[in-house]
Amino acid sequence: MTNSWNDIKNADVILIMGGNAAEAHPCGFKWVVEAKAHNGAKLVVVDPRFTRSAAVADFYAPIRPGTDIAFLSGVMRYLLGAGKIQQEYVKAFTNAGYIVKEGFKFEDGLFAGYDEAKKNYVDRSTWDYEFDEQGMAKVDDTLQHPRCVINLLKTHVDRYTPEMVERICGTPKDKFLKVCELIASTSTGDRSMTSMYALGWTQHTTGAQNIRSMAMIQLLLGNIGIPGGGVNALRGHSNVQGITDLALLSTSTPGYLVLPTDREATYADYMKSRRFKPQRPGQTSFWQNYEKFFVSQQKSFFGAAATKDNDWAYDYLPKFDVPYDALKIIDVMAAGQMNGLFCQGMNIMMAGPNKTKIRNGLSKLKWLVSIDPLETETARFWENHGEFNDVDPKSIQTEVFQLPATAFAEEEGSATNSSRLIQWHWKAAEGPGESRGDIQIISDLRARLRALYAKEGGAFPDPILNLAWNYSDPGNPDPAEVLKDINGYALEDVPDPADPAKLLLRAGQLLPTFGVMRDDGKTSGGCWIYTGVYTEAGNMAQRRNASDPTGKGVYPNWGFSWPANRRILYNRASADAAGKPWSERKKYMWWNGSKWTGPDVPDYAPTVPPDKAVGPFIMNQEGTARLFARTGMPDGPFPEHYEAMDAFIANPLHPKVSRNPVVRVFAADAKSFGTPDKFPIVATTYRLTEHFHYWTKNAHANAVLQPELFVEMGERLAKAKGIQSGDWVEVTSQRGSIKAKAAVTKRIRPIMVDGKPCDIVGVPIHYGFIGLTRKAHPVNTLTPPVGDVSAQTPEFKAFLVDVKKTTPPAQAAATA
Ligand SMILES: Nc1nc2c(c(=O)[nH]1)N[C@H]1C(S)=C(S)[C@@H](COP(=O)(O)OP(=O)(O)OC[C@H]3O[C@@H](n4cnc5c(=O)[nH]c(N)nc54)[C@H](O)[C@@H]3O)O[C@H]1N2
Ligand SMILES: Nc1nc2c(c(=O)[nH]1)N[C@H]1C(S)=C(S)[C@@H](COP(=O)(O)OP(=O)(O)OC[C@H]3O[C@@H](n4cnc5c(=O)[nH]c(N)nc54)[C@H](O)[C@@H]3O)O[C@H]1N2
Ligand SMILES: [Mo]
Repeated sequence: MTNSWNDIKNADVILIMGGNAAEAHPCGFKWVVEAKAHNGAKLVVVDPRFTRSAAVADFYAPIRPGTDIAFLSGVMRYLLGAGKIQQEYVKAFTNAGYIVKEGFKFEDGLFAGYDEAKKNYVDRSTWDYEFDEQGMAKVDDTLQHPRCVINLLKTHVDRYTPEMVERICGTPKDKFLKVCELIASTSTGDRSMTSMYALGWTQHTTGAQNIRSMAMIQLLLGNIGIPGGGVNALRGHSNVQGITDLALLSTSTPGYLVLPTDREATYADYMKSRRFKPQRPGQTSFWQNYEKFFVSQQKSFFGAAATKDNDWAYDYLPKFDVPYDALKIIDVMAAGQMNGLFCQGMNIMMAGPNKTKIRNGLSKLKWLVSIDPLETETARFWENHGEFNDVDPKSIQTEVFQLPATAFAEEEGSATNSSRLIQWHWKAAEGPGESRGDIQIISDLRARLRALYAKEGGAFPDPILNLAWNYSDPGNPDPAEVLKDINGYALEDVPDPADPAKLLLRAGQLLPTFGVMRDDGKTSGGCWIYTGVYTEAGNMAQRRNASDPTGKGVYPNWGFSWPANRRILYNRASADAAGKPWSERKKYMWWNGSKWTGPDVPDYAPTVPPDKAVGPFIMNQEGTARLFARTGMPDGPFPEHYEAMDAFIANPLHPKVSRNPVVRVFAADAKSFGTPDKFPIVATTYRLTEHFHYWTKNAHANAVLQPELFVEMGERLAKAKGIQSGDWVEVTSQRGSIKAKAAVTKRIRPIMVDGKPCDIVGVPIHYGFIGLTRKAHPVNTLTPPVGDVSAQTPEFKAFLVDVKKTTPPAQAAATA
C-alpha cells in the first residue's frame, strides 16, 4: 500500500477493482464502511462477478476477466479528454512534460525495439528521455512538445473509446461512463479516491501493467501522497508483506536490493549501474545510497568475513542466470533436473498452476521436505485418493520428510501487514507434540549443514561457514534478537560527519534510522527499510498507543511502518510545488515557512525547503512519478491491453499481437494453452470468507460452513447446457478436468464481448483431497502454467474452459 488500511476512511470514492475485500479482507473492510458512514464515500466495484463487495457498493459494473487495462486506459482517455486531471500536480510531480527520445514508437501492438526471434524487447534504448550534456532530462514545461510524455500518452490511450472498452471488456458503455464520472470527481484537490486491489489484477500475464494503469490514473487525478488516495495492494497472508520485504522474490535481497546476475561477476560490475545520479537539477535520488544499504546487509549476513578487501564478500552471494521463481522451479522439477525441494508453509500441489505438472515434478524428486503444522496435499502427493488424486504410490520414489512446525499463534515474532506496518505478536499457546518453531528448525538445519561443511569441505564452504549467527542461543534464536539484527547496529564508534569531534553512533548502538548507514563496514543492518523498528528506545513493533492526534488515521505510535515510520508514502505531494496544501480538506503535510509539518514523517529531511527539493518521488532519479516508465516494465513504458494466454477473442486492437508479446512460455508447456473453439467459456478462480486457502478445511467449523467444491455459473450458460443448481458438472481446460456441483446464480451476468455472448464461470480455490471437507479435484488442475511478465504471478484469473453435465465422482456418490 502507498497509504494504509486506516487511511481508507479518508476517501471520497473507493474503487474495488481486481479484488473482493468484503470477502477476502473482511476485517480491513471496516474502513470502507467508515468512509461511507462518516465521509459519504461512494463505493464502486468492477468485477466479473457480483461479489460480497458489490453487494454493498453504490455502483457495480461487470468486466470480462483479464481486460482491466482496456477499461483503465479508457478511463485515462476520458480524464484527459474531459480535462478532469489535476493539472498543477501532473506538471509538478509527474514526468508529463519530459521529452521522450526520437524513435520511440508503438505500432500494431508492439513498442519500439522488439525482436521477433527472441520474443523480447532487446533494444529499449528509445524507451527513455532526451538528456542534455549534463545528463539532465529535457522537459517542456508548457506540455506542448509532440514527444513529451503527456502527448504520447494521449495518443496511446486514444484508441480506448467507450465503444472499444465495451467491445473488449463487455462492460456496457453507460456503466463504464458512470464509473469514469465517479473517478473523475476526485480530480479537484479537495476530494480523493482510493484503489483497493489484489489478485484480480495481479494474477494475469499483464498483472503489473494492470496496477501501473491505476497508478497512472491516480497521478493524473493528483491522488498519490494524499489522505484517502493511493494505490493499495491488499496483501494476503498475515505476513506476506514482511516476507516480500525480506527477499521472497527470487531476484532480490532484503529491502528490494538486487541479487546479482551472472553478468555481474565482480562487485565493481554490480555497483556500476547502481550509483543512481539525479536526472533533474538539485534533485535527490535516494538510491544514491544503495552501497550503504548493500554493505550493511553484507555485514549483517557475513559479519567479520565481509571486508573491504574481499568486496564485502560479494562472491558469497549466488549469481542468477534466469529468475528462479515458483514457475521456474516447477519447470525444472518437472524436467527431472532437481534433487530435492523444501516446502516451508507452502502447499505447492494446491497453490501452483497446472497441478498435473507439479505432481509429475514432485514424483521426480529424490526427496521432499514439508515443514508445516499440518499434513498437506503436497506432503501426500504420492497417496492414491481415487479420481481426486489418481496416482500409483508404488511408482513414486520420492522420499518425503515431514517436519511438524508450530503455527503462527504458537510463535512469537513480527508480522508486516498491507499498511507496511510491522506489528509484534506474542505466543498464544505452546505447539503440540513434537512440533518446533520455524526459527528452531532452520537454525538446526544451519548447524548441521555447517558441521558437514566444516568436516568435509565441499565445493565452496565459505558462505555457510562464515554466515553470521550471533544469537545468544544459536540453536533457537530469540525473535527479538533477529529483529535487532534486521534493524542494524553500529559495529564500531562512528564519528559525526558534520563534526568529527562528536560521536554519531557508539559501537553496539542500534541504528535509529537508515540515514546513518555506512558503506565502509562500520554499520550492520539486515534490511535497510526496516531500520528504526528496533532502536535503543525499544521494540517499536510492540508499540500499542491507539491515539491519532489529528484524527487523520495516522496512529504514529502504534507499531512501526516502514520506511521511517511513514504512514503515507510520497506525502510531500499532498502540498503543491510551493509547499501549500492542495486544499484544507486534504491538508496533510505542508511547508510552514521553516519546516515540513503535519501528522506524518515527511519524505525527506523536514528542513529542506520546497524549492530545494524538486520532487516527492525520491526513489526515481528524476524525482517525479512516471506516466511513462523509462525502466522496469518488460512489456512497455505504457500499459497495453493483451488477451490472456487462453485468449477468448483475437485482440480487437491488433489481432496479430493478441497476447502479451514478451510472455515466458517454457518449451514443455508449448501445447498447454486452450483456444475458444474447444473451450468457449471464460473461467476465473477466487476465495470464500469461510476458508483460508487449503488449511481451514482441517477445521470442523469451517468445513461445515463451506463443505464442498462448486462451480458458479450464470443462468444463460446453465440453460444452454441443461444444468440446474446442484447438478454435477465437468469443467475441462487444456490442462485437465475437474468435477464439481453447479451453483447457478444471478451473480454472474451475461455480457457481450466483441459481438458474441461471453459466459463466465467461477471456481473457489479451497478444496482438495486432505481435510474434513468433501474430497475434491484441486482447481489448479485447470489453470495455465504461465505468469505475469514482470512478477511471474500465475494467470489464475482468466483462462478458457468448457462445461458439461456429468455423473457424480465415484466417492462422492458413496458419501452423498
Ligand atoms: N477468507 C479468506 N481470506 C483471504 C484468503 C483466503 O484464502 N480466505 N487469502 C488471502 C490471500 S493470500 C490473498 S492474496 C487475498 C486475495 O484477495 P482477493 O484478490 O480479493 O481474492 P480473490 O477471491 O482471489 O479474487 C478477488 C476477485 O477478483 C475477481 N476477478 C477475477 N478476475 C478479474 C479481472 O480480470 N478483473 C477484475 N477487476 N476482477 C477480477 C474475482 O471475481 C474475485 O471476486 O485474500 C487473502 N484473504
Ligand atoms: N487457482 C488459484 N490458485 C491460487 C490462488 C488463486 O487465487 N487461484 N491464489 C494464490 C495465492 S495468492 C496464494 S498466497 C497461494 C496460497 O498457497 P499456500 O501459501 O501454499 O497456502 P496456505 O494453505 O495458506 O499455506 C500453506 C501452509 O502453511 C502452513 N502454515 C501455517 N502457519 C505456519 C507456520 O507458522 N509455519 C509453517 N512452517 N507453516 C505454517 C499451513 O498449515 C499450510 O499448509 O495460493 C495461490 N494459488
Ligand atoms: Mo496470496
